Parts: sequence; structure tokens; C-alpha cells
Amino acid sequence: MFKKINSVLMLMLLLPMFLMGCANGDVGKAEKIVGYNMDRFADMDASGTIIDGVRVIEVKAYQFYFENELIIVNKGEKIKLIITAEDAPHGFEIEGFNIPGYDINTQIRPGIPLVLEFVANEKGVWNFICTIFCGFGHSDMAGEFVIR
Ligand SMILES: [Cu+2]
Repeated sequence: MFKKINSVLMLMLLLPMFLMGCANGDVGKAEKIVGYNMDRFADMDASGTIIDGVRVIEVKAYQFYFENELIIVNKGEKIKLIITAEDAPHGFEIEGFNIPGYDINTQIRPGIPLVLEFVANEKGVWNFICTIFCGFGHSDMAGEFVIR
């Protein structure tokens, strides 16, 4: 529900810009979208806990959802995601956000956490998804990863 409304809002925001053409340039458009998203998350608490200067966040994958579905971090922070599969094997990808050295097709098996460490170096909002087919609700597994 939340995501559907979000998509509609995004479309309403993008369509007039698209129809007006590229007079303002793509850079201006991108900045407006980032600004819109940052406003949504400005007052929320960041996710996880800072341990030795690293923001440590636990993400649990279930059939067929993630807990947490919303991860918020601050630009420039060192991030450590600890992802566990709680029932069946799952996968993890932050779409469009490159984590050096990480293969998005890695299978996360129950009992063997996947640890991803990287720097939150680019402001934005990305979707994260499950990359390993885990059953009929697999495609419902999604969340938002926010760097503000
Ligand atoms: Cu899955």
C-alpha cells in the first residue's frame, strides 16, 4: 500500500517534468527527486546501532518479507549489514547500489549470516530485494535503503 502510493506520487512528480522536456536538464530533475525523498526521511531515526564507529544493522529475511523493510543511514557512515535467512535460503541486493566485491547471487542460508561492509557514499533511496527464489511470494520481498 505504502509503496503503491509512493509510486503514484513519483509518477505525478515525474510526468510533468517529462512532458516539459529536457529544458531544465537531467541533473536538475535528479536533484528534485533526491530532495523529495530526503524530506520523507529527514525526521526519522537512523537504523541499527553505532559500534566502534560503524553503523551495524541487522536484516532478517523471511518468506516473504524483510525485517526491517526500511533502512535509513546517513551519508558518509561506515555500514555493516548483517543479513540472516530465518526460514529458507534467501538473497540480498540493493538495486543500483554497488557494494564492491559482493556477488548479488550469493545464497544466504539459515544459520550462516551474510555480512556486508561498505561506506554509504551516495545520497539516495534504493530498493532492496531477495535475489534467490524462495517460494511463491519471493517477488514480494522488498524494502527501501535510504542514504540521507
Ligand atoms: Cu526470495
